[in-house]
Amino acid sequence: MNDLAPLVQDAEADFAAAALPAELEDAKARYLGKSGRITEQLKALGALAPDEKKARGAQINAAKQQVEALLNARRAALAQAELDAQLKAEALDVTLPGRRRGTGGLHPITRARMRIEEIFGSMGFDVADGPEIETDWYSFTALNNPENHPARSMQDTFYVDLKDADGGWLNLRPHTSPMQVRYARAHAARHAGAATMPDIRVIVPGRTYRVDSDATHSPMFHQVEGLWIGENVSFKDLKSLYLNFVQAYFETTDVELRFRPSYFPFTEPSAEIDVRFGSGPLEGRWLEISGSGQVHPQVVRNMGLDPERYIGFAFGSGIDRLAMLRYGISDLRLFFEGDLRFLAQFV
Ligand code: 2U9
Repeated sequence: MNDLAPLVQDAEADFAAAALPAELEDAKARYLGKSGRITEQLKALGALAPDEKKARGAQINAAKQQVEALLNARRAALAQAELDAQLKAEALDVTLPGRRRGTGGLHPITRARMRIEEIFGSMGFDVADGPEIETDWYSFTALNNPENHPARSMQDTFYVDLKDADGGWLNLRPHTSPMQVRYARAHAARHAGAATMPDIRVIVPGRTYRVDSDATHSPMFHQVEGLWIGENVSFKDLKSLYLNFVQAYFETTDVELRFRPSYFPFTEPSAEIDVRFGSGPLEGRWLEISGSGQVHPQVVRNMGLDPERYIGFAFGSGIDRLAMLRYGISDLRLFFEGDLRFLAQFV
């Protein structure tokens, strides 16, 4: 013990009173700073006689080391306290439920298309997909559309500013039929020269384009068309196929079909197909859902087949319309607006 003991005690009390690192540094200056109490003691050494200087110097240094040790201990304590407070503030409750990602879902048109593919698939139909930019021959000529048919006009069909190899204008396909011609030609070519050919049974769902836009028409829409060609395929096959399809698609047997005469260049005879439900929200009303017909002999020829030997039927429907009927949607435009309040209902 010496007269420096109270100084060390004061430093300990001062350091303990500092609640923040900045306050601790202020307190440090009062002892170890330029005119701090330890520094003053060291300055006073100069006035002492040489023989006293050594002993006093040792005392002051010991006191200085004690003060420095107290300072470092307090610094460490304050740093630890700060870390503890931060950890507490940032504490993570790992038992809380996580934030889930929003669940995506299939668009109602995609769902309708998949239902249609599954039903026709179960009845032995292949599902084919094809180009959306088509040649003039596949979109029109092969389907028996005369040269001056209004469907070929720019009021009805979107054209691409490019010509195909035959000199015809490329177009955004106005129906999926061109792909059925492609499919049928490939099928016919694969079996050319063989004694028999398995029936062609295919549906082609996909995007189609027409110059048309209002509450019931979108310039881009979705079609599904089907084709069944063989040596002995008749309208009665179409009728039973379609009844099976409608019953499976709408999940009811309480439904009737009606075939109404119509006209398409690619079928002869042609018929619109109407359905009438015996119950439910659409009860009792005839609803037009498809077009159909026996494939025109010229179209059979364009497939690379002999129309004297091969015969069959085709049908076509708007997937958008089938989706509207199935899910009770009244405005076609809802499908293409991307409004999540609408779309989330189908997840
Ligand atoms: C080939 C031969 C014939 C496909 C057919 C329809 C009747 C038809 C429309 C209904 C409403 C399409 O979505 S819609 O605009 N389609 O009415 N489509 S027969 O006939 C073909 C197809 C391919 C080789």
